[in-house]
Amino acid sequence: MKVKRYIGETMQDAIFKVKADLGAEAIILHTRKIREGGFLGFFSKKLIEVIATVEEDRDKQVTKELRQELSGLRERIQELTQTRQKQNRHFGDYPSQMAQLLYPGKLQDYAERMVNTGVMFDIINDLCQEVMNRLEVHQFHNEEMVYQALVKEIVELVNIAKPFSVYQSRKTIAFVGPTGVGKTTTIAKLAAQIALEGEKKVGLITADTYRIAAVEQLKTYSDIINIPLRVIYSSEDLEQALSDLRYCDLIFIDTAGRSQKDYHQMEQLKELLPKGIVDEIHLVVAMNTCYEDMMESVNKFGELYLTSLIFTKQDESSKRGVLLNILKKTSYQTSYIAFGQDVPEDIDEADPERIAEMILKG
Ligand SMILES: Nc1nc2c(ncn2[C@@H]2O[C@H](COP(=O)(O)OP(=O)(O)O)[C@@H](O)[C@H]2O)c(=O)[nH]1
Ligand SMILES: [Mg+2]
Repeated sequence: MKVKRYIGETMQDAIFKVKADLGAEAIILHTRKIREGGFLGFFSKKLIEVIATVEEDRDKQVTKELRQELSGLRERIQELTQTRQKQNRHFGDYPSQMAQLLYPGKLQDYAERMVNTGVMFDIINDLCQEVMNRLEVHQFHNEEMVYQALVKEIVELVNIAKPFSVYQSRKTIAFVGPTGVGKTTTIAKLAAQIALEGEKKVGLITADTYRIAAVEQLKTYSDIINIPLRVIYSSEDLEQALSDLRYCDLIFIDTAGRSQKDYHQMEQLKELLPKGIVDEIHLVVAMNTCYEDMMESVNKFGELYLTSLIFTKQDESSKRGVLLNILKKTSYQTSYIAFGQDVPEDIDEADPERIAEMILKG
């Protein structure tokens, strides 16, 4: 870079000289007033000094490259700021250290989606780490490959129970759970579907005698489906009813909604269902419940030797990741997922791929 000094009587004069010498592209680096000549500071002339330069071709090239790099950096900073703002929105509920975690490529999008679905952070992290181990770095940007890899991980993580329709031998199955989660409705849906298939004889027993309406609710369904219903009050009654219905391939036993917080209610349920009296006990939980409450139900009702979990009200849940959280943290298997009030259609056998889709697509 050439740097030169010009002196003019006025600023215009100095600039004129700069331009004449270095051309219109000249860059002014510095100007100042100076005095020249005279004696002891007297009679000296006031002048203007201009330091100017011009970019040579090589300098221009370097400047161009630097500018490009700078604008690239500016864009990157903008991108990062936006990502961070997005993360702060999504990870808002999580401790800040968790919000620091970034995943490469499309994994980041799916991690954010899982946060929105309510999947717990450590589960998201495990899933993403597994996928990062499994895929090549260049595949992280391939949406389909990342999606499929995550599906595979989620499928491996959930335990699915066999549906009742494929049971080979006679089974007696009790449904337990908190009040209003959909036990009776779920029994009606399953009984209707299986009875309508015509392969298996279905019988119903209800121990929910606390409210007349509860018995009537199941009676209405049993009349419509045209299957037998027995009403019981005790464990002895249950044995009798099971014996009466021994010609049925599947017997569903409805129980009264029990609060896991009520010790006496839980004890009554344990008395009704001593170990071994039925083949299976399925805990019904509603997906519009938060993780902590659901976990409390699972732990309390777990004292009854649960076989499997049934999730209801998927349609009313805004945080469907709760299902994955519970299955991962408890290692229980799941048998059915219900998603509406309509009997019999609003229920599906639990399917690992569909669960993965629900988790990843929201
Ligand atoms: N939205 C929705 N409502 C459901 C579902 N399952 C049951 N319900 C409703 O939840 C309410 C309580 O159901 P019920 O079977 O009586 O619950 P229970 O007390 O556990 O026997 C009823 O209004 C049902 O129609 C479901 O999957 N989705
Ligand atoms: Mg009920």
